[in-house]
Amino acid sequence: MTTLIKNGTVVSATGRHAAEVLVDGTSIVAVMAPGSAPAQAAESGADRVIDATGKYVVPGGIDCHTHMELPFGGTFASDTFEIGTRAAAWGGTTTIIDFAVQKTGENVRDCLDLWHSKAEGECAVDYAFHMIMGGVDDAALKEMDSLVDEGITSFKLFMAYPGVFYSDDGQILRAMQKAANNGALITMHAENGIAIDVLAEQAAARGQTDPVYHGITRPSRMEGEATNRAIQLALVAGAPVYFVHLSASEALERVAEARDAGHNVFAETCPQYLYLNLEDHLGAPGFAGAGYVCSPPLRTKEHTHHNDLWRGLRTNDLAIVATDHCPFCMKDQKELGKDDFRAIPNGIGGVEHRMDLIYQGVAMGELSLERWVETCSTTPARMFGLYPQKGVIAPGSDADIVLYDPMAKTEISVDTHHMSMDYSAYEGYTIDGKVDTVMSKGRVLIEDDTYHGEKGHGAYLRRGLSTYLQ
Ligand code: DUC
Ligand code: ZN
Ligand code: ZN
Repeated sequence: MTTLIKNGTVVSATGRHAAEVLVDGTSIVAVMAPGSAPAQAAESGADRVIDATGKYVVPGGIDCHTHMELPFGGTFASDTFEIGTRAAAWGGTTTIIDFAVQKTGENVRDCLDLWHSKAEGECAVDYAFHMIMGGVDDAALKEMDSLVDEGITSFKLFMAYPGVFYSDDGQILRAMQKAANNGALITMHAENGIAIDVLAEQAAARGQTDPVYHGITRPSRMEGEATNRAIQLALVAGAPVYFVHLSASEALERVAEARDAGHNVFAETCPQYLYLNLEDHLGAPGFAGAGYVCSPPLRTKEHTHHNDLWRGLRTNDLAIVATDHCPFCMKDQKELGKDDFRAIPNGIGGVEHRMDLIYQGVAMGELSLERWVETCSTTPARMFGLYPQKGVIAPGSDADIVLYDPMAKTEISVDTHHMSMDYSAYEGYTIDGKVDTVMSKGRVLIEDDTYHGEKGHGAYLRRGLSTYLQ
């Protein structure tokens, strides 16, 4: 089956140009000058011609930070791989990198096998895994080498959540030394969890149990401190480090300093830190703030009004936008913490709206069109060893292609989203731009506001080593 995409503007990380894209089977086979191919399917020789007049033709989005079915606080993130990857497709994301989970005391191999069994045959789009290491010991360190050989080339460590996922500085150093040796990338949740747990306990003892105290007891300084500590450990180990879900200006400053000094230090941020804040959202009346409990927490308006994170995205101190998609319903899930914010499962669902919310940055003048593609697709592919199979519209790459309509609007609401959540963190937003058509490996998944995909279309991706490091 061949498909010709005509009359669109192809956008890459380095520029935009009018071009025709020919897809054969699952791959892109040619990117041609406009007018190279006849307009009609029969004459062009293509089985199908898609008219992309007025649309941007961009590589499918790559969300390198999702948590389908994550066990957390006695419950599980509400999106299965089937539902979550379908929602991703709706939003123009054609690859996810999910986090397989080893908690403290569990066996890495068993945990990875479990994650494969959750995802296999279920996904609408391609998927890969990072491995969360919640218990860095000799066995886990040894396992890191075999996981790299199996295409799991990045590992997440936590400086937060003592007793569940937490690694101490010695464990972090040892994992980083291993990464320096085998080429893996350590991704870091940088918050000082030991201090945070003290603050949270003290707040609860004072009767401060509302959702907003989740944010108040996780000060941005504790992200800045942990970010600095992780950078120093990485420099000692001679390993690169990548900060997930960077939320605080203090953390961004530490990353920027390290990058200015030429170090392999990288970071991502997430839409929730660009658009939502502690006072209005986490501090919403009643229990509504529970829907905005995630870690790191939403930051105060003082942080968000400086637009530091948008600036970081422009300067590449923030290289990637991912979602940390970790949805929980209010009913029966967020409600677990009705009387104590510490029992609210941490996470916000967002896999469906990342491309739109960051395109809104283009519409607002915060990012260039090219930078949108780079932060949402090309750099994730390069950072995590998927390039050039993913992340670019070029001959030989997978035909993961999004036609994006800059003139249409996207309305975000619980009534229309496809995630398994009984609320939306962005309820009522109407933003510029809309995902029009989504193709994954040559197959159209979204067209005319209809889903044409199926579970099992998405396959497991063995990743290579990062090609982003200096
Ligand atoms: N942060 C969240 O909000 N949820 C899951 C794990 C994490 O680090
Ligand atoms: Zn995290
Ligand atoms: Zn996460």
